[in-house]
Amino acid sequence: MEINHYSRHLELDCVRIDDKFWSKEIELVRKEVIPYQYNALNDNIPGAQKSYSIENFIKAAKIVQNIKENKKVETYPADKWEYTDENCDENAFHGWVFQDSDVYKWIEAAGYSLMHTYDSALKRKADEMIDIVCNAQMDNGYLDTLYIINDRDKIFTNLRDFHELYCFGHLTEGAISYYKATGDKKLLNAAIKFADLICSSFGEDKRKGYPGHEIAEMALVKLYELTHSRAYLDTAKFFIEERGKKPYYFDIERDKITVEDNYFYNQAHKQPRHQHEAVGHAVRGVYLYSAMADIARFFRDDALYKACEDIWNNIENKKMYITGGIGATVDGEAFSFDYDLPNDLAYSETCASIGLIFFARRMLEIAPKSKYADVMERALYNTVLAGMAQDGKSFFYVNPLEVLPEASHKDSRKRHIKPTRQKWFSCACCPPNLARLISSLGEYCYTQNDHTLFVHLFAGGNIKTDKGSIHIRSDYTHSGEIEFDIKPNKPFTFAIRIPHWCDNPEFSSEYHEKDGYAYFRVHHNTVIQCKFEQKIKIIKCSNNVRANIGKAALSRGPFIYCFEEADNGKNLQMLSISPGSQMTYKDGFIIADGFREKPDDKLYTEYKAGVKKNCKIKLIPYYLWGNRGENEMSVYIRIV
Ligand code: FUB
Ligand code: ZN
Repeated sequence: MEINHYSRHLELDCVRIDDKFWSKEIELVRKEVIPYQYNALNDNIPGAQKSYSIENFIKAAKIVQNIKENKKVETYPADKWEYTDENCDENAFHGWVFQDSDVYKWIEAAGYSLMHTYDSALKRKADEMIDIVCNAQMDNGYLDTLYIINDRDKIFTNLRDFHELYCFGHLTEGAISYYKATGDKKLLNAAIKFADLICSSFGEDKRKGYPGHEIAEMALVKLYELTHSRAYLDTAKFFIEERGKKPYYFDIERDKITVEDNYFYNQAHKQPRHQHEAVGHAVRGVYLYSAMADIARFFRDDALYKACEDIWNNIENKKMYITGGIGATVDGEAFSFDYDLPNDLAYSETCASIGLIFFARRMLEIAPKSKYADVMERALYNTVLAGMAQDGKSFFYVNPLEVLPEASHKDSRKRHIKPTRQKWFSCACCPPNLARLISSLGEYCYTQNDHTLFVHLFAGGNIKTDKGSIHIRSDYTHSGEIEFDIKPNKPFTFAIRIPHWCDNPEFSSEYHEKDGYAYFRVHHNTVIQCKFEQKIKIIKCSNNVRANIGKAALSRGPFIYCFEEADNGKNLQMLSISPGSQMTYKDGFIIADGFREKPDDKLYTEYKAGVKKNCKIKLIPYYLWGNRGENEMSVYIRIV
């Protein structure tokens, strides 16, 4: 497969979002989510699960200091995933093995947010946080509080489970964001020092390991792009090439050979270039696939790209919820088998959809095909946004498509399905991931190569590139009308994605269409108007998905809708619509003419059609569900 037309995303300093829909979300992250998460990391939210993150860095800094002063330093076991007051010494590391990453993600989000809106109080807090982190770094560059606090001798001895390389990845992404936002190199230098230690520890003729939870690969590529230091790109490539080779490194490090078909969970069952299906832990998966796409682009590696394409198609066509959720099963937080997409048992972790967006953008950078951006939009406007409450103070980790609160409380198989958002989590990967994605949204809207600038997502605002400047007025989520006011520095090609859900796109200028994009040639100051008609659509799911037979979902524009008990009463399973149901849209809601069945008195009776009454059914965008207390919710509705 030929890879051509490489493009790169626009950096945040070229994009200013000023949009009716998105500015509200970005401001919510800046004003509520980031300060709230700062308190959570510092264990200052009454009634919320403890984080211990900052506490761990402070403990680690003391140890680093004691080592410098040749003072006696205790060791504690580094042998579990989660360290609690009950199972470890009070001076030992606390929380999950990857607890440090929450701090790094917070710093990353703070950096993006500062790029958008300068805020001296936020900068002060971030600087303090960075001092706390940097004080914990060992002289050789190592920085992971679990091992620094508990047992320095065990560093890099359990790559499969213990997340040092994962924390390094988040440290690096946080440091790059903060450096770009402020020019301050303190955290970046710490990340570089750790990166140098990693590059000198891993590789041919060195330790032949690779991360159990991927992300270091993506981060090393970013660090290479910033510093042009080749060792970072080569180590990222090494991690990708080495993964899945036999004998498995994960066996070597624990000195035992496991059964042949193991390591699907870590996507380490075979070398990435020979992988063609999305398997295992979903977040790990999409982080790996993103890095594979990075390496395929840098090294013009057709075989690796083919693997990315196959994996992409497998996700898009067989393993993705209509909401852009992925990783259907709680068992290993993982991709399930093809077409296994249960609504009421869905896992669909917020982080997994965020990772799918990372993967999508990297695939767009290789080949501008609208299918990638369509999925990016689906995940973003539905699952990702659903991850955060309207007040920015509570979050979903799991994103089900059907909820019955009684089942969540009484059925242990559904314990992961929370009917309301949580204030915080002991495993709090999703909220700060959400904050960093929303505050860096500008990096996902556009890509460009030498001759073409592509628009993938439609947020209003301004962009400036070497090609010229563009002012974008967007009413995308409401009327579907967008206007691009283009002032070119030189003639260039401008390409606008045609959303998959729009049957008759309208553009004010001549264009030609390719791979789902409308292409325009821009020579001089030009205004291009477009309209993507927002029809309410009844969406059928493939009958390969057993859960959705006889049901349909409603969408309008980029939003998937759902219906809740708060608007429609209990027993949502008794509601239905027909293919010809009258539907109206008003103020963000859909009102559908539907039916309500009368509850049956007996458990079993000879079949006859149920007695039903006409009724109005109110639907809201999925991302808004669960903002009015515990209640039933469903995306799919019976269609009769
Ligand atoms: O392992 C680190 C993070 O915790 C993963 O990305 C999430 O799925 C959660 O397991
Ligand atoms: Zn998560």
